[in-house]
This record gives sequence, structure tokens and C-alpha cells, in this order.
Amino acid sequence: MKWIAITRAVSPAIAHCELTHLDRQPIDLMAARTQHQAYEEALRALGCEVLSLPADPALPDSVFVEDTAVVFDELAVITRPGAPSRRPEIVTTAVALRPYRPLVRIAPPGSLDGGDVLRVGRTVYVGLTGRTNQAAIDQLTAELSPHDYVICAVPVHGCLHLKSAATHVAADTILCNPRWVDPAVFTPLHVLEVDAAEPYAANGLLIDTQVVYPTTFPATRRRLEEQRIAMTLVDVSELQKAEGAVTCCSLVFETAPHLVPRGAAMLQQ
Ligand code: CIR
Repeated sequence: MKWIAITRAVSPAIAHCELTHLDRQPIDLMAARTQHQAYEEALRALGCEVLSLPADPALPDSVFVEDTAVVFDELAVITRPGAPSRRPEIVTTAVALRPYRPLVRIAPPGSLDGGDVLRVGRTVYVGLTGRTNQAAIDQLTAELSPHDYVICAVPVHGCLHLKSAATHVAADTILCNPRWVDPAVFTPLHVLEVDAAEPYAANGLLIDTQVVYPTTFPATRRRLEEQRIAMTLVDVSELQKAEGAVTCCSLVFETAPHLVPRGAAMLQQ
């Protein structure tokens, strides 16, 4: 397999998840698990070997593994999640990642959620949000600059994470909600805006040339289709009630990374 996807089964305590911008609604645990298993199946169909970590009843948000680490070709950054209730989640992720990459860690006073980190080639956009602070961005810059990554801090307003507002959906295209992040930060990339009636539609998970994309945003999906962007559709509606989306349920990385040449163009994946 070319890619590894680390996932974590839905916690039986997901009803007690953190919520910042959404009202609490009942979550059907069995439906959430079924949707999560279908998501894992979609990743397998795209060529990922799925390493599914066990559910933890003490960690309501632990299905959202993306927030616990950021994996680069050269190293993996174990985060320090902004929500204190989520900090113990990193232990299991670090154990799972250790065979694949050297690990570095975000230390206090830094706080970083992986959902705030959007890598496009050697440019790393990092959201400044309620979860991620400048101290963590400084630490990330110190770790990544020697590997020729350029770190770009991005103010985000009105949503949880940078990747709630913008994700990379094709070689030169960012899908973006311009009400939550200024699209100009992504220049010279092409920015495709979500349909205004679907504010949460900017989160897609790009694996090679396919975007894993929720079934719940038909108007934005049409915009992606018009750009001839290939999609694998998944229903994650129960996980969306926990303020989750598609990127947050996995950590996808290459088994044997081909190192992107230093100084390569930012569009290079
Ligand atoms: C939280 O508030 O931390 C979780 N309920 C949702 C996290 C979603 N993570 C992500 O989009 N990267």
C-alpha cells in the first residue's frame, strides 16, 4: 500500500464531545460507528492501509485523530490540542506514529490542533484560532524551517479550525469559505468558494487525485464537479454533529515518503 491512514474508532462517550460553534444534538452512536467504518472503507478503496486504533470511553473526541499530530515526509509533529480534554489523545497517536517518522512535540505554552494545519507542497498554512496559538506556530516554524517549509500564519474567524474554512482539493485548488478565512492568503493558488448556503462545505480530504467529500453539501459538490474534481462521497452526518468533518477522522501519509526536493515550487505535492 502506498498510504497509511491512522483512524480511531468512535468513542462511546462522543455525546460529551467538545462543541464550540454548534448546539448540542443527540448523536446516534451506532450510526456514527457505521458511518466511520464506511469512511475507513472509502480510504481502503483509495489505496490506504487503515490502522484503526481502539475507541477510548474516556476520550469523547478521540475519533478526530487529525488534531493530535501532523505528519510530514521528514517528521511527525505531536500536537498539544487546544482543548485540555483532548490532550491525553496524543499518547496513542504517538505510539502509532513512532514506527513511521521521527517525532517532535509541541510544548506549553504552545497549543496546536492538527485541524489548523494545511500543507500545500512546502507551504504550511497554520490557522490562528481558539485552538492554535502563535507560540505553537513559532515551535512549528523552528522544527520545519530546516526542512525548507515556509510557515504561513492565517487568521481564522467564525469556525473551529483553518480546515473548517479551507482545504486543498486539487493540485492548484483550495476550496474555501471566504466568510471564515481571507482567500487572498492562498495566492497564487486557485480558490473555489463553497456555496454560501453550505458554510461547512470547505472540508474535503485529498488523497492523490480523489477528494473524500461529505454527501451533505450538494451545491458545493456541483461546483467541484464543474472543476472536474473526482470525489468519493461519504456520509459523516453523525460526526458532523460533533463538529467533525472528513479530514479530522484520519492521519494519511505515505509509507515510504519521496522527499520533495528542497526549494521546489509550492504547488508540488
Ligand atoms: C472538537 O471540538 O475538538 C471536536 N468536537 C471536533 C474536532 C474536529 N476536528 C477537526 O475538524 N480537525
